[in-house]
Amino acid sequence: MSSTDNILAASKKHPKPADRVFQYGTAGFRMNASLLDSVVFRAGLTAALRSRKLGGQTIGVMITASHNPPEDNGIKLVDPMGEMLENSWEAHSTELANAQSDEELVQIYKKLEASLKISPETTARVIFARDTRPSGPKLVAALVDALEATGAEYTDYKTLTTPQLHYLTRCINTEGTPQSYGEISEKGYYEKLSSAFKRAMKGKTTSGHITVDCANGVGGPKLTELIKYLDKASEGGIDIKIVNDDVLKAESLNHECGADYVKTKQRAPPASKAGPNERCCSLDGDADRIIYYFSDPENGFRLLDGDKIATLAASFIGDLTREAGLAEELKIGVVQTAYANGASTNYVTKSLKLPTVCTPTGVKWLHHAATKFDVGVYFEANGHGTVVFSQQAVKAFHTKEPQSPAQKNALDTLCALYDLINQTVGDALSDMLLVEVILAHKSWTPKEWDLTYVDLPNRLVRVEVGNRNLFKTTDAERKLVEPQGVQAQIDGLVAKFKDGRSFARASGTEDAVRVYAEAATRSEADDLAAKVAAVVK
Ligand code: NG1
Ligand code: ZN
Repeated sequence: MSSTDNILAASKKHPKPADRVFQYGTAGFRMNASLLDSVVFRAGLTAALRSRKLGGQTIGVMITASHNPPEDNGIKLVDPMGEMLENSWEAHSTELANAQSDEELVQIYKKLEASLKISPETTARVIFARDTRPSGPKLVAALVDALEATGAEYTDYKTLTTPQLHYLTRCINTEGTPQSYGEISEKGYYEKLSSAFKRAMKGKTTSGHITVDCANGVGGPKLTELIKYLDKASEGGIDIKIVNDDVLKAESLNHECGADYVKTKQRAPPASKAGPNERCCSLDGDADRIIYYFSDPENGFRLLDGDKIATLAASFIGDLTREAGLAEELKIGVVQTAYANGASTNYVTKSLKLPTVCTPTGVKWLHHAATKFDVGVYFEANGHGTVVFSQQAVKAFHTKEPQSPAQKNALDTLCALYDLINQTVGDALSDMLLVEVILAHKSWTPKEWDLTYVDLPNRLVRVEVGNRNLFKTTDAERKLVEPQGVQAQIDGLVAKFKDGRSFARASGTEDAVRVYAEAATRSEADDLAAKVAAVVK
């Protein structure tokens, strides 16, 4: 049989639900798992096409729905350097996902081959993994059917965190080159992180232990594994206490735990029994997001979100580049979205004296903007982010001749941070070790970190609207251009509030419009959010 016959035959086993329209959004395809069989099959075809288009470079596929409830699942494609799938391919993937029949699917597949000049003779290579959701194995079977039908070579990495899959994708595609990213194995990931952590600590010590809430997701077993590679705190390492690591009880995933729960509910997960001033963090269901928090004896629950992690990292790396004598040479910047607290933006520009850039929501936009700097720090307020270094920066860290022991120290630490920080995507495990390194170097408790700046009171509300696609934005989603007249009303409301700021945009992952508001006091922020929500509705 020809490959098109194979695809046609295989597709018949994965029929598309007739009444559904699918879209590759900010988080790939994500929905109730029962609707995903055809979507995953067709995303497998997209992955193979993408690999062939890139001359047989390996494409990654991750099956996960991150912080969504256990009954959901999703699929995302990863480009060769471990980055999110290139934008134009989201449209190709969407087109394949929506073909109305098996025959039409094959037609679109052939059309894409022709229009994108893809040779069917080129070997396609794909690797994939999944999180711990019960629907994972069945969706993997659909993916494998697609890869076999199109004749792709593939490797199943079973369960991994999303960032581990990104790591492996980059390792495979850089193997044997000067940019080689690491050993191509899960073990290689743990070894790289643990050895970099040790070098970055430089004999400093972490105090007490950290409680890590693993959202009852894949981060639990993977952190348990990572711990085996880390020294104890008494030996210059770290003591980690894990909570919410039950991956056998499927319904417990992201239930009353995890980064999204902590961020939206503004409280610690009930299972966490950490004492006052103890460091705590929560991962999300696929361990690409992290949020810190602690209980302050005076002020109660205190959240240290993505903005606080970004500012901590930017301040530390900024100091190191100055100590290393590289401040003139290297451009450092912080990339945020409109959801970043205004106080954090202020802190970066006024106190750290670093530039900030605002991009639309979605990690791919932040990542792209961050690569424009030599050191690009990017985080969404919800805890998804990382720090990316330019080739020039990495070269400078490794080749600059130190003029003093202090300079050597700073350069060594920068080299270690480059290895510690996942360069492909936000990685909760890597980000946690980064925060721990910084707090140890600064001898800071979470309270001192919290005091760097005070968040403006803010409120995020979800508004159900008739058609969210009517909401069109500009200026990195901070202003509405449609529906006409709505922005003027929002501006009018904002002007009445001290330190007021508010915007509305259509969610890319849920059928709703999100309204965000900030103001000088809690009640004013709530009031502004409610008024803007009423305008939008
Ligand atoms: P949407 O639904 O487009 O607001 C949400 C998060 C994003 C990002 C994506 C992907 C907020 C306000 N939005 O996007 O930051 O994480 O999901 O998961 O938190
Ligand atoms: Zn996630």
